[in-house]
Amino acid sequence: MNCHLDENQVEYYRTNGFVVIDDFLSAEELEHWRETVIYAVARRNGRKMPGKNLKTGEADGINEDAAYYGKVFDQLLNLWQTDEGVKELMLDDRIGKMAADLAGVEGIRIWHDQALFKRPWANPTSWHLDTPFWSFSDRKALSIWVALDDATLENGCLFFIPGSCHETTFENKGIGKNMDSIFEVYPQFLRTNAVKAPMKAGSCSFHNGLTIHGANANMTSGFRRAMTCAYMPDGNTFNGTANILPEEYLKTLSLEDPLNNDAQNPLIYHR
Ligand SMILES: O=C(O)CCC(=O)C(=O)O
Ligand SMILES: [Fe+2]
Repeated sequence: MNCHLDENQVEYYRTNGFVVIDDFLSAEELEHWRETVIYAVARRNGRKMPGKNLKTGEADGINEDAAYYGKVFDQLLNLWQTDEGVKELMLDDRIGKMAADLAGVEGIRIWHDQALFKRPWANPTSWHLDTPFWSFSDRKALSIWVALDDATLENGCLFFIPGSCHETTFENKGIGKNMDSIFEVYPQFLRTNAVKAPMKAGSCSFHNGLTIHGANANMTSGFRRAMTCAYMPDGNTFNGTANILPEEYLKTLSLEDPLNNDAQNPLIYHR
């Protein structure tokens, strides 16, 4: 695993709110990630996340049009909680250190992992922010996105609005049918050139959860599969948003309680 970050990469991330790391996984590691994730996804039988009876493509109360959203990607969350192989991949402290170094924080917890598989002919992923969906509010929260297939302009690679994380707030738009809704909230970026992030399988990107980002439709007959993980800097507190927290745990939480439950949000790295 190419887990070394040089100063230029950290600087690039801090300036632009994302960074692409080529050849993150070796060929053998990629094969292992692919097999592990595909197996874990298959075992879910479409069930989106542990603790909720929701299937991919069903309304989740966040994205308005379930039928449309279900064709953006198959989204399976917290595979680390239901599959030992994925758990081993996701709890890797080398990745935790990369996330902590980029964010410039002391410790990193998993918020949630998610497999995001664009099927052949999938809808685009409209421009959006991530962090406003989550149950804590931290301008440094971020995600890794690992390409399990080559992600190309044709099959739905990611795009970023560079530097947007420095100006966005926690106002968001869902991943809906209109690509451009987020620009109603942040019109200052209407004329910004997006940066494309095609990646070879095994490469990855990190992006700040407040960087405006999206992805193309899949214009091909093949899959565009990615494994991702969202990270919460250690020390965050509950902001009242349920997001993916299980009912049982939510019942125990009051506003501003620390989110430090290792069974839900494991600390994968601390300095
Ligand atoms: O894979 C995609 O199409 C979108 C990914 C994304 O929005 C994310 O990882 O935050
Ligand atoms: Fe996102």
